[in-house]
Amino acid sequence: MKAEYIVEYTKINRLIQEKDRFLIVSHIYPDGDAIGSVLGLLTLLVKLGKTVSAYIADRIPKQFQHLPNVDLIKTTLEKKPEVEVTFILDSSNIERVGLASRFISSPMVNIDHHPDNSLFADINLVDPNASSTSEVVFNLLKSFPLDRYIVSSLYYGLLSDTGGFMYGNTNEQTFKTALEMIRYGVSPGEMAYKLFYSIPYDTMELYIEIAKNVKIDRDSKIAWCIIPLEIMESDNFQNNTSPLLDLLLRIEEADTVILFKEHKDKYRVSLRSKTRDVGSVARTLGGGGHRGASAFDLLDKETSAILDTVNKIKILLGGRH
Ligand SMILES: [Mn+2]
Repeated sequence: MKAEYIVEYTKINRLIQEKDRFLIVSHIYPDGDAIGSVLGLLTLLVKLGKTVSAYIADRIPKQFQHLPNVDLIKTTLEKKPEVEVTFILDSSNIERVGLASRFISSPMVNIDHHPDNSLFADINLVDPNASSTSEVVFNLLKSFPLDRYIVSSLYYGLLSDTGGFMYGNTNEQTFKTALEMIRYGVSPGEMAYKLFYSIPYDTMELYIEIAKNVKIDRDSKIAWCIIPLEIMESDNFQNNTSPLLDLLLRIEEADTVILFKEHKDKYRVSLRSKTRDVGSVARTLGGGGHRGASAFDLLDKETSAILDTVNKIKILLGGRH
């Protein structure tokens, strides 16, 4: 329980107790925190006997298939479900949820940890000091009968968003929360193995293919690489690219890494940095995110656009050492 959010906790917990039909949505390009926080909340609501729909308007990467109840998350929805409350998780704004925004209605509950969250909902529980939305959800739900399955998903989300307690958003509170989570019977070794070390062979082959083309600018300590459209669209490619970003970050000479993910009409550009503020870089370029992890869209698909963008980022990072 965090005292500063007691008003939000009380309002949200009352909605959970008093209402019966819920919709939970999260952002496109779902990551471990989006999936983990949705599953934690979803599994608790199911346990409480509520009617719950969960909807993410994108492919769910294969690597999340082992999480309990992941098959309950729908990726297409014909019509708007009849609900009394809509939860929007891990999303700075409504646009982030893509097509799911069509099915959102008041009262809306916004639970997040992004510092640039636009506080768009009727109730906003946004804690920028939390490592992950999963951590915020865990603190919110502590008064309910949580169990190992619910908390495993939340632990997975926390582990994912902190890069295994490595990113700059890892602090004392993160470890305290992790300790509380483990007391529910979560297996930290098993979760870490599944999250960081388990890659299907077919996916590994594609990672090697992509990693062949890594470039580095030693002066600015920026490394980058491109995932071409044919790989992005391949069935063997898991559209969660965190393992690739983690691999790039292992380059000793690189402080900041950029991954250009090619889509039909744009590049989705992901940034990670060991010491520099890539959140403000992404915001300048029309995107968003955290200090150490962020993303934006590059709509220019000319071949020169990649190098131009690397140079732009180099200039934006200048003076921020
Ligand atoms: Mn998150």
